[in-house]
Amino acid sequence: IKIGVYDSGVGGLTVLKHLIKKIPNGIDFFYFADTARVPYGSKPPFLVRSFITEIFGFFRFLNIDAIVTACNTTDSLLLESEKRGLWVPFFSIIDPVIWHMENVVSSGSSVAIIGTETTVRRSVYLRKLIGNKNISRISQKACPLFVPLVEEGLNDSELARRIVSYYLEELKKFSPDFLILGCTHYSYLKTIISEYMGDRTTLIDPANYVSEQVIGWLENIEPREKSSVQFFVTGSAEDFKRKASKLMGFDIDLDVNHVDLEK
Ligand code: DGN
Repeated sequence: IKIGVYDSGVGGLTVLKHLIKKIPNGIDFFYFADTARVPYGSKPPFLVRSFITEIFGFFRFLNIDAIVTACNTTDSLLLESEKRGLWVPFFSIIDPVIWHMENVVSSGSSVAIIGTETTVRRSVYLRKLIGNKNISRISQKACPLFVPLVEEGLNDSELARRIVSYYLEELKKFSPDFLILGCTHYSYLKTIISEYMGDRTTLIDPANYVSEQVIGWLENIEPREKSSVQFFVTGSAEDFKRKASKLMGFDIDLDVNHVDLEK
């Protein structure tokens, strides 16, 4: 079984890490990172849509059996009909969070969502959560500098602390019970965000929930040999190898290949 996981950069590695941990056998994972064109969140939707088409075309060429999106921005842009119309199952990163929230919110709960500009503008989280009667207050905020910060490896820096407080000042006053990290890059800022927001706010990391959906789909498949991972990037393979090894805490030599989608 071949599973394609994609993001604009290193953010989706948080999703991949969960997948590998929970499904250690029988899967060939293909992680695609569009590192030459990251960030996606502040680019015009028509352009990002053309990137998605190219990524899916590449996955088709690789003959994969399912697509897991590790990118909230593209998940927000794609219509339900487009996801259903693909040649293989598509796993959304947003939907499992909505289902999880149904189990954790109680009457009068407040929820905030942070994400890229596109994710916040599309408001998919917001629109889906608003139907939940238990949620009495809801807010969202775009944090466009978080992605470049993480791509630069500045996850645990004084600069990151300052940028977190710059973007989250209003949300801290809002003091939500739950804060959804609606961009996979933000997982790497979890400690800083949590310190800033305080104990009252529980952080929700979408990377935790999408893997359960994939496991459900795989239920009938017999585990074989150990799962494998191959990486494909549009930017520098060396650069990605260095960043990914550090972020994933892996000591092994990662199989990273450069690919030129525009050709
Ligand atoms: N990590 C992606 C997301 O979850 O939205 C997008 C990051 C970006 O390219 N802006």
